[in-house]
Amino acid sequence: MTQQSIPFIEIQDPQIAKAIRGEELREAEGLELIPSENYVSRAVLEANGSVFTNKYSEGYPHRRYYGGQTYTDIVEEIAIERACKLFGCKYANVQPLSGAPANVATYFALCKPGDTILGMDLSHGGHLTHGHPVTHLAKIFNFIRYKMKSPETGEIDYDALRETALKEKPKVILAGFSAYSRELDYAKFVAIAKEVGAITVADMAHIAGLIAGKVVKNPFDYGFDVITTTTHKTLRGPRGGMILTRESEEIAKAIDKSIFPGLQGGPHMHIIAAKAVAFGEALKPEFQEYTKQILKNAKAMEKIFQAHNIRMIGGGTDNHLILADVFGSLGVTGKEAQTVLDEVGITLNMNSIADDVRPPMDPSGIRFGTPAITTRGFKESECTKVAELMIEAMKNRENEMVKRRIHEEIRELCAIFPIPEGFVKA
Ligand code: DSN
Repeated sequence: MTQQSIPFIEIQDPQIAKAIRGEELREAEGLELIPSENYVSRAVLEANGSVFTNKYSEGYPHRRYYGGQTYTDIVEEIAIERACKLFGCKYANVQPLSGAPANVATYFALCKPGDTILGMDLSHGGHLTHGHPVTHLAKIFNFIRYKMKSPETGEIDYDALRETALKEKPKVILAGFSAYSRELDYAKFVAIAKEVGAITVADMAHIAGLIAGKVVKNPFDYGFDVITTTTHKTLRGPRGGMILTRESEEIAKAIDKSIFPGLQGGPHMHIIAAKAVAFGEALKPEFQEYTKQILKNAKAMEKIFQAHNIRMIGGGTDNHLILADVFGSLGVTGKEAQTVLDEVGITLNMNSIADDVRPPMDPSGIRFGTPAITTRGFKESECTKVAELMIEAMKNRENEMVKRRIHEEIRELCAIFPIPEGFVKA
């Protein structure tokens, strides 16, 4: 990607200009394997940096509390229409500032304080906002967590989930994750929810792009009521959130009220404009090809980790990410692995694994994924190479010469596959 044009920042604020240039270089010369990150197109970046950042627009299209909404209404309506088309649903709220507010607003729309919500345990792949005790949410709602039956297969313990649901009578059953690599059995979630009269919510933040690209299952096809998501990650849009409702007008209205005025003030219209542009990109056939390649690339990396007998939680991957037990397999802690890989130009994150014996700040695992390197144009052969280099670097973490050589190989790969500026034909 060529440098972003920032002439005014360069003159007015050299410190910030320098940091922007530094980040550009970091992104260009290193490999991004954090599975929740990606590179947006120039078109998305332009919308994100547009004059819509100036505008307040509390309310919804044609029902705002401030004047001057001719153009905000246009972008918000386009974003909503494209989101509904992408995910096959009737309603979309595109105002959530990110995934966490999307989840918070959804709980408040569907539950009263004290109500029970079943969500996936953090160490088994769930997210903080699925009710981890450190969150404010955990003081308001009664979160009960379910787990995998076996970290070796990744299968959720649906029998235990059903038993808990029958006993606890949750208002909401939440499916979704931020560190889980297998497909969920959405039909089972829906069947259990029906038995106990719960509403089904899927937090699809990580795999929204894969759903839009139709390469993994869409929870709406199995009867889920609501999907919450971020709009970046695999969806390759701006940092932001969104709540989708399959067909219930009652639920959609409650969610709208919960986002505004319940939780948020003025929506960030520049980000909504960028969401609309990204959704437009995701509706193109090229995006489906991109998402197919994300999965193929993850499988190629899985094969190498398997060949080196490195334990993967869930036994492998059905999506864009892999969670590997590097401490159990190589004797390298997650933090050590993250540090050594950083040194050779690969960014990923240390991650707790199911029932981790190590602390969260230096856990047993690493989490990595293929959305960003696939955007760069990597195919299976490059991903195979990257996986091999990762393992070599972790095994040789004390060997400066080996690390220097690996870093050089990573730089070469980055030079051959620069970050593209756009992904769709005009
Ligand atoms: N922080 C995001 C992730 O990396 O998965 C989730 O919120």
